[in-house]
Amino acid sequence: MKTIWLVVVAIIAIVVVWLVVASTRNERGDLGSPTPTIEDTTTASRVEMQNSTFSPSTLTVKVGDTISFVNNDNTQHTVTSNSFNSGVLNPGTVFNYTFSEAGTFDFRCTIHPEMTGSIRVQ
Ligand SMILES: [Cu+2]
Repeated sequence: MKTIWLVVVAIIAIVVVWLVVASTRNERGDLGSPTPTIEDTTTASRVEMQNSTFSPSTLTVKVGDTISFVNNDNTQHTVTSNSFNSGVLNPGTVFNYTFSEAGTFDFRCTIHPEMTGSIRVQ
């Protein structure tokens, strides 16, 4: 009789452990879902400056879209085209520009001439 009780308790213990493990897995699954990134929600797209390159260097957006040019580098840059100019962007600063006309907008950094990019607005 005592043995039967031990078996019952053992089975209950196994079930409890299994339930705990299962619920832990669910919690991990929830944590694994896409985590919100810190981003300006008013902007549609972003171009980052890092290692003296624009990333992405080419981007296609729609008329009316705003692009955030983010200086994530440790040096100053500019985002300069025939249509817009950010001026000098210190590390950690952002230049937002809204494209109100279709076209292709080539841009560069006036400090680092090898830094170039292109935005296609359609
Ligand atoms: Cu630069």
